[in-house]
Amino acid sequence: LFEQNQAKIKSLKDLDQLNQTRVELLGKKGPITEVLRGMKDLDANERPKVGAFANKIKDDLQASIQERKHDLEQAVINQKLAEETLDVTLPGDAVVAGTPHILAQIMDDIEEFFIGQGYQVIDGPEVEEDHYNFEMLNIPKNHPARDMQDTFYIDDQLLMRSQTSPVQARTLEVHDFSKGPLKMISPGRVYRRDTDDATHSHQFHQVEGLVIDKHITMADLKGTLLALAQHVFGADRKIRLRPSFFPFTEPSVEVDVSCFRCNGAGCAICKYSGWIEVLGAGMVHPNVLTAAGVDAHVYGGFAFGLGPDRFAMLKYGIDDIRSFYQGDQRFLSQFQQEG
Ligand code: FA5
Repeated sequence: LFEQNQAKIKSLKDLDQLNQTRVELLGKKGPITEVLRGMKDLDANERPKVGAFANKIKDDLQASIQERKHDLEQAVINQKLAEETLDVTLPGDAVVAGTPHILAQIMDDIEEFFIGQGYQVIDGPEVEEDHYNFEMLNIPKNHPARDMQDTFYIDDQLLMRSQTSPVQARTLEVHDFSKGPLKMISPGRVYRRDTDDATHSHQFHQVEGLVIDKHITMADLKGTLLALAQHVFGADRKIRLRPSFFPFTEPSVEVDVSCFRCNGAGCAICKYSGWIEVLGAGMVHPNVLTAAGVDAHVYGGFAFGLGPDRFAMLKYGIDDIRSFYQGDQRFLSQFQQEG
């Protein structure tokens, strides 16, 4: 029985068949159990011999089933390992790393410049009160200067801010001058009912700046803006101040940066003049200080509002502002952040 079945056990090819054979040979209805059960009919002196013999066969069969089981399990594991072999020398799939939006990069750069000069960064709401967007900035109701910025109104009190200048008014109201001068910037989104074209978007960005102390002059403003332009665009950039008008500054200027992407006067971004306008600025109007409860006889300073969209266009030679807002990966992925 043993020899006959040992060959069979060795030839079995899978664990199910092996289990079935185990039940057939060693189970309740198997030949060994039958022999052991029949022992009660044997002579008392025969019983130990037959019992020992039957048990030996049982043990041997069990051992060879166990051995086969081990071999079959090992074969399953070996097959799995062979199928799952990993070739570590194959080239990997490149992981495409994301990068901050080009406008976020330029705004970070501008923020870093001002933080390095001791400015604090202050946030303001995008849904703003008419009171802060206009009234506190020396633009009363029905003032013609309201037309300078065509505004999205939510109701007669609330609007989508058309400039970052309301953050000036909010900050002036709460700043404690007994603790020191005020130097702040406020970056963020602004909204205007402008018709979109290559250099105008109905939603764009501004970075507001405000410095108030006892002896601030126009020369401080010019020096600050020149240092900024050279930080962002390179040491050989020039700036040009043109007289302008804003109700909240007096005198007011518009500031142009010299073009460098297009041989002086030769390109559309620079309106064929060799200069591009990037910001508005001026010395803070005494009415703005007074409205915020600051003594305009003692304190004064400068403010500016710059357009990072225009900064990015100039820096990277982008000829259409709408590219920033269309989410086209082919455009955006050109601006991988360094480092
Ligand atoms: C203002 O918004 C003033 N609040 C700036 C200011 C602040 C003046 C503090 C004085 C003191 P202006 O409307 O010119 O000014 O806009 C400022 C800058 O925002 C512009 O120089 C330009 O760079 C950018 N800008 C204006 N309109 C758009 C637009 N539709 N799309 C993209 N950029 C724009």
